[in-house]
Amino acid sequence: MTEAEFVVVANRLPVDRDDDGGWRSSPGGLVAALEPVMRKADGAWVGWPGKADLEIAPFDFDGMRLVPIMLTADDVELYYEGFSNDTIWPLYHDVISAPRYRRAWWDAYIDVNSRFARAAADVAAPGATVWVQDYQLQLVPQMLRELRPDLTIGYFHHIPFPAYGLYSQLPWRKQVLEGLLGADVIGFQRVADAGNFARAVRRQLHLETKASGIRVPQPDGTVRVSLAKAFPISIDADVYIELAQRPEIRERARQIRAELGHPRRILLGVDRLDYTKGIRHRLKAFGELLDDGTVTVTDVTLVQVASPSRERVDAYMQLRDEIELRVGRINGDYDTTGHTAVRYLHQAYPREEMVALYLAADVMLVTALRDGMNLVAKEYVASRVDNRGVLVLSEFAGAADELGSALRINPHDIDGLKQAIVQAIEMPPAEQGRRMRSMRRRVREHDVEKWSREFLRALEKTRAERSKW
Ligand code: GDG
Repeated sequence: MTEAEFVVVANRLPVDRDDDGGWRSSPGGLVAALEPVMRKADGAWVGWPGKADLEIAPFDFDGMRLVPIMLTADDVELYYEGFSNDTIWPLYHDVISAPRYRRAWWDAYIDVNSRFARAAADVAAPGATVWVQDYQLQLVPQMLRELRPDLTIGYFHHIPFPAYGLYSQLPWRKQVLEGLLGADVIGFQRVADAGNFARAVRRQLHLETKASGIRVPQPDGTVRVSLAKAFPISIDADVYIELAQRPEIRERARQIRAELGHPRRILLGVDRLDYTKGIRHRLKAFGELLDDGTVTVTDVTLVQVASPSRERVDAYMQLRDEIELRVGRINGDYDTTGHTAVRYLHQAYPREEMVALYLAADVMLVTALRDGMNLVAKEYVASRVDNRGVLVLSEFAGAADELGSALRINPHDIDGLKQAIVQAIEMPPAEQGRRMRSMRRRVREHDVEKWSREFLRALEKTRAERSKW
């Protein structure tokens, strides 16, 4: 096998398996951002194909070399659903749901991380750059450094990094920090996440930090400096702008309004069905606005797309029951034969339909209790080529650091959320335009391509400095 100058290591490969055994690309911002680098550098992508027990040899797809990692059904249960999604995910999202600490899950996490690291070590050319993605693979940077000290290693953390008081619950808190510190650059969504990480490193490992640098002693007595810094991720804004200008998608947006019975205002939520997204808080606020007569069902409809997610994890099954109970109650109380209060869609849609929904929505509700970034907020903004619409945005989503002209809310403050929804519904077009234009400028100028460029530039800089030591 030829070796790659640039390697991405992520839990998932950027492709999905067809029912007939073929592959189709799973479009995402990350793939779009990395595609040019992958092509130029003869890149490889190491990841899991998404189904248990699939043993597949490396293959080329769309100009990329894909290196599949086989996970058994046990690996999926212990490493993925267990440690990744039932320990790290809830702990790093401020224990909104109680994290479960199971030693067998941790053992599987080490085992699977070491297989990813080995596969990356096998495919990387001498002196190559490797970019590890996200919380499922926090041990890979250090494992990879031990196998291949010649590599330049980056890591990007897509979810929040919690405050020290919470992080210190993790029984394996030292090992996880040591795993991450194997990277030359450790990227976070927000400045606050990078700060939380640096604090954990100082308190747990007693290492010295200065500005964004962390001094990491090496076995040979030298010191390596790892950089822990914010690189806020973004979207491929041009794709959303182009879709939002297509006549058939604009027509579809009008059709959606008609299908909903032409309400005066449409509110929209789009989330994976996840307890971090604050869907219950959103429904509570909307339900109360109907209860107290501030809005009526003929006037305002809430469309909630809740795409299916992690359906075998207990906390997600419970959440689905709670949300569906609440939607059923609101609709039972307020629907008429011609109008619905909440149009709840537990389905996944093509991107074209998402953009039509964004265009149809007067108000976008992003009420996350904790969220690394929240790309939906940026997609809504990019899609509003007409400079209309209002974004209601939780201060607990990373996007709040950049989208200062959104209506900022604390989703725990239900009265405050209700007021913001009313303000959004009544906002005059001129004010919508002013706010939307400034947010659109930010999203267009800081797209996902810029994000990857800045991260890789920082990584290159550490390589240059390393050669000076
Ligand atoms: C993690 C972090 C961080 C959703 N339903 C459908 C659909 N989606 C798309 C959205 C958006 C993406 O999924 C969700 O991205 P988010 O950023 O909102 O949230 P997470 O999935 O939790 O992502 C997050 C992100 O990583 C990137 O670093 O921002 O904080 O939690 O693109 O549009 N897309 C389609 N149909 C659906 O039904 N096509």
